[in-house]
Amino acid sequence: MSFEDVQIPDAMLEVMRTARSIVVMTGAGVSAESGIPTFRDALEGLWAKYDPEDLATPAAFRDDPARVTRWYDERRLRVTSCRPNPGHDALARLEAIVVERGSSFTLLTQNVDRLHQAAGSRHVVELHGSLLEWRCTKTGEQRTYLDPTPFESYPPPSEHGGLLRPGVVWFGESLPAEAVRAADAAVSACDVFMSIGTSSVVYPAAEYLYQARENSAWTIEVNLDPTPASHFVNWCIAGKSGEVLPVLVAAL
Ligand code: BJW
Repeated sequence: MSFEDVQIPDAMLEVMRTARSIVVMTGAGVSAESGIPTFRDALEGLWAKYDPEDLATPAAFRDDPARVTRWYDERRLRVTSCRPNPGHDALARLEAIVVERGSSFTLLTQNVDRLHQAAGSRHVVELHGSLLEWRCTKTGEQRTYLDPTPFESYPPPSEHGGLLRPGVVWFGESLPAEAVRAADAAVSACDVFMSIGTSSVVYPAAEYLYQARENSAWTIEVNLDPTPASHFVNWCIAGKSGEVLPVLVAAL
């Protein structure tokens, strides 16, 4: 698909032009065009070689902290060298347009790469934390690591006698309370909910689209492939977010 092939329904544009509150939920697909692998791509995905249970759980960290922290540090280093793509840029422009006209905009992201913020998005809620934040297992003290050099050893020791772990949310862990509060408030008040580049299989993030629909919001999906949410939304646009979103935002 190319830019010329992207078709945005007029009725959908009209709904977006008049919305008083827009919530966008993003997933790994939005960063794929920046060179960051998604999770569930069978061949190239982040979990292609491993079972997620071996990497993205507190038990995995407990059992093999060296393997888990090395994997996360490799991903952190990759992220520090990646740039936002046209999909991230379009979402930052969408926020500016919506806010300029006096409506509200919230970007809920499951991504841990901070590329939305790098593109200029302002009202971003990180549901699954960030790869760039690491915290001490003993004190909970958290620090940002933007330096593109690897930790000296794995697992990295903290200054306080504990270990450093990535500030992401693993399976079985609760999402950050403040992020959940912000997401609940935004979803309950929105009249348009867009789900972009997520497989919509990880909860509670996947639940927000259904909640929005229950509250009579219009729902939109942008994804390369069908998801469990595709048949449920009002409009489903198949394609890469880096190609669809610039066309969509330009048409508003
Ligand atoms: C493109 C594209 C392009 C490609 N353009 N599109 C209810 C029911 C069942 C289970 C549960 C439930 N509630 C809770 C659970 C358990 C669990 C869960 O959801 N399990 C399911 C897998 C079944 N959830 C949790 O444990 C959550 N915690 C929780 O609920 O706490 C309360 C609790 C505690 C204890 C017991 C019970 C409840 C925490 C979930 C944390 C998820 N963490 C991860 C890892 C983060 C760290 C890391 O980065 O390693 O977050 S998992 C992983 O999946 C990551 C992602 O944020 C998340 C979502 O993935 P995403 O972003 O959708 O990526 P993909 O790869 O799946 O999809 C990419 C999509 O993009 C695809 O659709 C492509 O087609 C598309 N695409 N290129 C557009 N260019």
